Amino acid sequence: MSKKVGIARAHTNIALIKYWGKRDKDLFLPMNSSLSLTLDAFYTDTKVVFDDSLTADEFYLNHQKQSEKENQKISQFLNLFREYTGERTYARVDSLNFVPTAAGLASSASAFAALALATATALGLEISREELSTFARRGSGSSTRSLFGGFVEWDMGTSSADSMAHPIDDASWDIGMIILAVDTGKKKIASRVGMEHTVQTSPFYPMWVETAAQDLKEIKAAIAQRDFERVGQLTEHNGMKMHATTLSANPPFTYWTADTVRAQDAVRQVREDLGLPAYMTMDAGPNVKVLCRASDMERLVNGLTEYLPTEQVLTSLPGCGAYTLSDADWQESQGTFSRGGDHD
Ligand code: 2P0
Repeated sequence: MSKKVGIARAHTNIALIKYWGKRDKDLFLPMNSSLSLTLDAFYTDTKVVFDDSLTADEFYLNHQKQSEKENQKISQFLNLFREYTGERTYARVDSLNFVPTAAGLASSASAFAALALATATALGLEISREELSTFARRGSGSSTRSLFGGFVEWDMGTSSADSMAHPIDDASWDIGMIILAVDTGKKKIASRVGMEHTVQTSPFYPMWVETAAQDLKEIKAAIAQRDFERVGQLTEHNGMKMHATTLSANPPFTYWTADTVRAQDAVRQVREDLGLPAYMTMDAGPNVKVLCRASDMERLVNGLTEYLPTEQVLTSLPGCGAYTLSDADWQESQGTFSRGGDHD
C-alpha cells in the first residue's frame, strides 16, 4: 500500500481590480488582468492523500462527504496534476473552511489554492509558485491570487502557460479590510454565469476591458508609491465599473440588494463623519468590503456599527501566501474546527 500526502493552507483574497470575464472558458483565461489583497482572517486547510487502495477520488468538505457533482470538479482538477506527473492513483481530499458563514465570502479562491499546493506537495511536484498558479487557475480563476500574500496580480497572459499570478507587495504598510456581511445566503447568479452573460450582452463590456487595464497600471504605480488614497480611489472606481456591466447586460441583473445599498450609504456617511479614507468594493454577491488603513479600522468599525448590526461587521489584516502544513498542524486545525472556530 502506498500513500502520498500533502497538506496546505491558503487564505481568501478580495480583488481591488476585478477579474470579470473569460476569453477561454475551458482554460480559465481571463479577459483582463486583476489585482487583489489576500486576507489573513479567512482560509481553507486541505489534506490530499493519493492512495493506491482507493477506487475513486473522494472529497470531504468540513467532514461532510460531497455530492457527485462536487466530487467531479475535484477529480477533474486532480486529473490536471495526474496528467502532468503520470500519477495513476486516486486521492482522498479533506478540506476545512475557516471562512465564517457570517463573512459571506466566496471560498473557491482559498479552496483551489490550498488544493493546488496540497496536491503538488503530495506528488513532489517541484515547480514555482507562479507556475502552480496556472494549475490553481483551472479550478477557479481567483484562486491564482490566493497562492501569494499581500497585493497580488493575476496577469492575463497570452496562453495557459503564462496566465499566472505573482506577488506585487506584502501590504505591510497599514492596510486593513472591513467586511460588511449584509447577506450571507447563497448567491442567485454564480459569478461564472454572471460574467459570461455580461461578456456576451453588455455594450459597456469592451470599455470595461479597456479601462481595467488602465486601472491596473495606475494601482500598481500607487502601490509602489504607497499612496493609500489613490489605491482606494482606483479600487472603488473599478468595482463600480464592474457592477455597471451587470446593469447594462441584457437582460440586466445585479448582485446588489437593498442591504448592499444601505451598507454603501453607511460607508459614505462614516467616512464623511470621521474624515477617514475608506473605499468600498463589491464582488459577485451583496456584501460590501471596505479597504482602509489598519490604524483607522477600529474607529471605522465603531462608526459603521451605528448603522449596521455588529455581527455584520468583520475585519481582516493582509494575509500571507499559501503554505504547507505538517501533520501536527492538521490535527490542530481539526481541533480548532471541531471547537467551532470561525467556520461555516
Ligand atoms: C474577482 N470575482 O476578481 C472577481 C470579482 C467575482 C467578482 O473572481 O469562474 O469564482 O471560478 O474562475 O474566481 C469570482 O469568480 O470564477 C471572482 P471562476 P471565480 O475576485
